[in-house]
Amino acid sequence: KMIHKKCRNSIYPSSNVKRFTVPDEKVLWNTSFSEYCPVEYTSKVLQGKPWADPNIEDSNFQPKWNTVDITGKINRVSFVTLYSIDKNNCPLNPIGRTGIKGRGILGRWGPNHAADPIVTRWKRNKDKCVQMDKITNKPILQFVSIQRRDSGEWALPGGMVDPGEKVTATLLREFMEEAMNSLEKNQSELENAKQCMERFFERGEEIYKGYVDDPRNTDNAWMETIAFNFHDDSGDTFGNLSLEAGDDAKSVRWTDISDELILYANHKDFLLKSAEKHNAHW
Ligand code: RP5
Ligand code: MG
Ligand code: MG
Repeated sequence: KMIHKKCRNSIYPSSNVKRFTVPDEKVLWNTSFSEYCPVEYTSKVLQGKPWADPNIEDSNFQPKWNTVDITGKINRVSFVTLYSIDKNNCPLNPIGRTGIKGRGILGRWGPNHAADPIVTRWKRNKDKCVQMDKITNKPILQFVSIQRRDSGEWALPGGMVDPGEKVTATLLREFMEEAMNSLEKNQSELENAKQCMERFFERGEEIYKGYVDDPRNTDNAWMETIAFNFHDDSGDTFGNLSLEAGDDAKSVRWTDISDELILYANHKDFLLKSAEKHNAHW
C-alpha cells in the first residue's frame, strides 16, 4: 500500500504555508492523532477560475462526490477507493493526512485527474546500435522528460484531463503542448507532426492508474493519473520529429531510465515499471 511523502512535512508549493508535521505512523486517518491541527489553505489563484470548483460553502456548489457529474462532465470518481466526506462536506484524501486542509492550488475538491504520456525509445550510438548498460547488460531505455516551470523539477509531460475529455486525447494534447510546443506553432507547421503523433499514440500500454504522490496534495484534494507508455521501438518516429519545450514546461530532453533518476512526484515509479515491461536496464 502506498504511503505519501512528497505532500508531507514541507512548505506548500508556491506559498509560504507550512504543513503540520505528520510522521509516517500517523498518516492513516484511522490512527488517532489528537494533536493534529493542519492549517487551512486554498490559494486565491483559484477564485473565479472556470477550471476550478467554487468554495465548499458556496450554496450553488452541489458536487456529486464519487460519481461522474453528467452535466458538467466532471469526474469525481477516485481510482483508489470510495473516498469519505467529512462533516464540512470535504472529501478526505484516501492515503491519509498531509498537514494541510483546503485545496491548496488544486482546482478540484477530491480527485484531480491527470494523464501522463511515457514516450520511450532505445538509446543508440552513432551507428544506430542499441546501447547496453555495462553492469546489467540490458538495453538502455530513454524517455521524454520535461522540466516543470513551477518547481524546476524534471517530470513526465503530463497534464489535467479537461471536463469530458477522453484520456487518450489528454495524453496526446499534453505531450504536444509540453514536449513539442504545439500552442506556439501554426496550423501548417503542426499538420505533419500531428498526423505522425496521432498514429504513434494509437498503440499505448497502460502502466499505472491511481494516486500520485504530488507535492500539491492536501487532506481534501489530490492528484490521480493514468500513465500510458508509447514506445518507438525502431526509433523512426522521433527521427524526423524535434522536441521543443512549451506551455508549463521550460525544457525538454530524452533521459536514460535508471535507478538514479530524480523526478517530480512519484513519476520515477512509473518509469521503472516501463523499463521492466521492456526488459530494459534500470
Ligand atoms: C502530476 O501532475 C501528474 O502525474 C501529472 O504529471 C501532473 C499534472 O499536473 P500539471 O502538469 O498540469 O500541473 O501529479
Ligand atoms: Mg500541460
Ligand atoms: Mg503539465
